[in-house]
Amino acid sequence: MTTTTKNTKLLAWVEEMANLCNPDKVQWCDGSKAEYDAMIKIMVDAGAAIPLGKRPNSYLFRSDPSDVARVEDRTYIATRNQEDAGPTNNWIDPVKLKTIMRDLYKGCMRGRTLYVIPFSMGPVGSPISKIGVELSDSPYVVVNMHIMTRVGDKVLKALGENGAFVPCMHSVGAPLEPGQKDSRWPCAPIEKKYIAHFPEENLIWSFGSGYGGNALLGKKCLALRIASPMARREGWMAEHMLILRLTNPQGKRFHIAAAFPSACGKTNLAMLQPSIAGWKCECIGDDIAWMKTGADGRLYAINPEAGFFGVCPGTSYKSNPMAMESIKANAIFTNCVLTDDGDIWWEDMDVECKHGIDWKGNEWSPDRKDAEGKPVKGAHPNARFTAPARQCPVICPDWEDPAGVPIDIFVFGGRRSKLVPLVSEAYNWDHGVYMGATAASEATAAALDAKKAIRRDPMAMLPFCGYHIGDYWQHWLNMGDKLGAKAPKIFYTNWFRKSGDGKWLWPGFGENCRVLKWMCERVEGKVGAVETPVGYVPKPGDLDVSGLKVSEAEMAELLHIDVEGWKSEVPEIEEYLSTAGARLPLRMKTQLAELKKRIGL
Ligand code: OXD
Ligand code: MN
Repeated sequence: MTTTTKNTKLLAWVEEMANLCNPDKVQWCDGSKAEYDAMIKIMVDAGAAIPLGKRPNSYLFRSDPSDVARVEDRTYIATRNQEDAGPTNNWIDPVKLKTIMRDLYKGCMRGRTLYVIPFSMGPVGSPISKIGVELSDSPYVVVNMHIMTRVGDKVLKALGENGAFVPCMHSVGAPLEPGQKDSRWPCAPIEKKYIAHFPEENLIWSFGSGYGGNALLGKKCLALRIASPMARREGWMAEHMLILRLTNPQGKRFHIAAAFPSACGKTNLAMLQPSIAGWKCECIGDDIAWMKTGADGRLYAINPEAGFFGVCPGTSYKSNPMAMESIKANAIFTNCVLTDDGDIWWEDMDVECKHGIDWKGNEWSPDRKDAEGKPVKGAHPNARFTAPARQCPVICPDWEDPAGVPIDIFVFGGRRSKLVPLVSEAYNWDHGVYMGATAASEATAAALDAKKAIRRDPMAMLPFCGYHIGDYWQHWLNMGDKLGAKAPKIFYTNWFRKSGDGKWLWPGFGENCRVLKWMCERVEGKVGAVETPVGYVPKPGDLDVSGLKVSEAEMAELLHIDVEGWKSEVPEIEEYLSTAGARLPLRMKTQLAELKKRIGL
């Protein structure tokens, strides 16, 4: 299919990349259902997609065992000055990186089709949205982009003849020789994978991987790594945050944006079902928030995505019924178990699977052990579902409002079995920025850092901030100055505190709305708080625990401030903040000094 676009920059770029990559043909994607179906058919015929008898219009894919997750070690921020990428990013000189990658791209699409995927991050035409165009040789990418973004002719129309777009170049890096049979999941070996960002040119080049954030370039690459420096330049915010609307029994609405590192229940919170009477929760987004100040001086957020790309293992009717409802049809599954009756299954799905085919394509049953006698997982721990956001039963009716929703509350958090209280409220904006910057989580399988038990993950942006982290913190401080009294209130939560005998103190899941309720009532000035060295915590009785089996003593433990524990944390926080070097904002140093004073150091 050819195109009607007259955007000369786009036409020239497609021609340049096609000449370099040498595909058999170029196909412009129109975003239609017919196109989606045709792509799926190509993959079913090739044996790459398995139709699921139990879920209408849904398919299972199995990736290459070497290509199962984002590759942070192979992800680069290529700025002219290394210093501008900062201490949290891998860096290569952009000229050198382009030379390396141009060599890799040379002829890399032989035997394949180059798909041109025009997409919009955010509702087409919203003043907060951005247009990208992904060139990819992967039909799996095309169908996932159809779900995760808005694709096609409507985007080209919005782009017009002279509109700006973010060029997103992608190849799986596996050219086909004449007559060569394609593999089920083509990709390149790890040492040839590059997920490269050129923030000074708003440009993305990805090579060698077909999986998730490495290949669906609208998500982590554009919406966070390219958008974050763009947002700083333009005075807005691109954050790794879910967005939800909470409505109280009086009908008053509160909009909450929350950032958590992986394995902290972000998607579950985004689709929360409140356990308390009269409160309603609706999902606007589960991963990314783009926020701009509106004419009234408040901060307005949109979800730039159109779908969910969620982790399967652990998702169940108990942990996240709304996600389970969202994936009943029209969904893509990657690296799950295929059950004997034509459905998918994963660990902690809360249903039984006695036998199936595992994510590697082998016969599987729950008692299977490897050569060392260890149980073999049926689904990969990073197995994913891709599903349209509109299929979520609690999607907010305004989730595609081009104006966005006004944010009242920011929440940061992490997984800590000790020390950090269930909830605390920042004294002020700067203190909240400090809370976000020092957010930390215990290492889990999803974010394994063998050297450290605690991984600092500033605003959950550690792998996603596309510029110097010290400048990023300064940008947060600047946004606070701009928003003034209209700035959202900032809170910090820890759903994962344990008692001395190792039991979870807080029930979590739907009960987390009780904590959100307290935040809303703080915004309204309806409830009080106790001032502690680490922020305001709820006054006994102000956090609604009616009907919950949490004793007063447990509540006290959940909110207890362990001053000695905080003292012992300070040297590590100091060392961590010092990695920002000369770009550590003075106001962050002040926050640390004030914390030290409050805990008597
Ligand atoms: C994600 C992540 O996939 O944060 O959303 O890793
Ligand atoms: Mn994420």
